[in-house]
Amino acid sequence: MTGGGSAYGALKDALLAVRGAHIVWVGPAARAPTMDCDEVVDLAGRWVTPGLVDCHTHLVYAGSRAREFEQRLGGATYESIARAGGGIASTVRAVRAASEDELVRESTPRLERLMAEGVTTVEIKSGYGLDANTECRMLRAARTLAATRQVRVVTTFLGAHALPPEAHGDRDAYIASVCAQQLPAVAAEGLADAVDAFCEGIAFSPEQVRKVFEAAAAYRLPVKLHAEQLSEQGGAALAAEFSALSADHLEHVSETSVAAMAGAGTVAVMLPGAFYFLRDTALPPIDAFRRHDIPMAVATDCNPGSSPLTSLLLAMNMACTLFRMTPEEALAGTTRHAAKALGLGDEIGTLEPGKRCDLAIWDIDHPSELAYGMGHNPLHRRVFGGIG
Ligand code: DI6
Ligand code: FE
Repeated sequence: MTGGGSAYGALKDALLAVRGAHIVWVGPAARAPTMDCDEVVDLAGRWVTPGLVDCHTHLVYAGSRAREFEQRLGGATYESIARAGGGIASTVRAVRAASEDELVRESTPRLERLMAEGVTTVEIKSGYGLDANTECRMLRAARTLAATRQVRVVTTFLGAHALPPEAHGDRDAYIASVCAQQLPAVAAEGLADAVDAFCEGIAFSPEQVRKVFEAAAAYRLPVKLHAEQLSEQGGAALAAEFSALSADHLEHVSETSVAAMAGAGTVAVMLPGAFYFLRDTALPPIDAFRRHDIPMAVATDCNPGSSPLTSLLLAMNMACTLFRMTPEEALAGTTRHAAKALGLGDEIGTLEPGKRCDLAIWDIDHPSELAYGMGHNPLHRRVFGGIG
């Protein structure tokens, strides 16, 4: 998946050498230098890709929103449910009532389902606490999930996700508390690797998000943004102004904002699971991303309201069937470009000397099969930091 060369950057009859947690050599076996190896593993012609990276999830939460799904099928919309005090706010009630242990217990099967498909790095956001204590508890639960498993969890503080009931409609005052109370508490415990916000008519305006981004900058935390998911707000341009790691969703992004993202090196994160589940019809401008040479990532957006999806392979399939991305773009979207969306492009996402030895080993004849299958898991074996 190094890009620029052959399709998928594929190597045939290859050899990959590992020392400790890192790749030290990779290339055609016939050209390998003489190496003194403790162990040699013959993968019998299987394909090896970088371990998959799910760069946008909200997988730590409590409860279910299946009843809301029923309401939507009866005619309610995602936005009308949110405005009536359901939606994100109902998950906030469930998360505030859950202990850290309960959050870990409820979230574990979701993480394990991702891992079972070769995922070795997962981003997890807070955003269902909306007060300092509960936001910290969610992020601690996310870190705890990784502590006992062969997976890396990257955490994101999303205090500016929705307005909690106790804010009584005062969005500016709530944003002030995100910046002056929640973020300092999160940063004091070192619980977040980045800061995100939801820029939307039912959430926060670009001016309010700007305050959050300025506070993040004061803590030297990188930013990313839920931008132009349901309507055009100018969030992607704001993200670019702050050199955001990524702008995510982007169904309604304008060409001018796409150009701004290109200049800033901001990754476009495609979330076809939410598009599918909300039966959205506005397609993200894939051709504009291609023309502007913007790296496109693909993620599950795993969350109880808009994308109860725990299959990154199915997200890849949807990126192809719904958004018309190619299978190769979809795989780059869950490896090299997803790594870049997390600011980890130097550590993971390709198979190159110096990178971590996070691998997914597949029972497939060609990598296009990874995006092709639906409900089919061809993973043979998973390696995390050289172990597995
Ligand atoms: N956009 C989304 O798709 C999720 N959050 C966001 O800002 C939805 C979260 C939810 O409905 O629980
Ligand atoms: Fe999301």
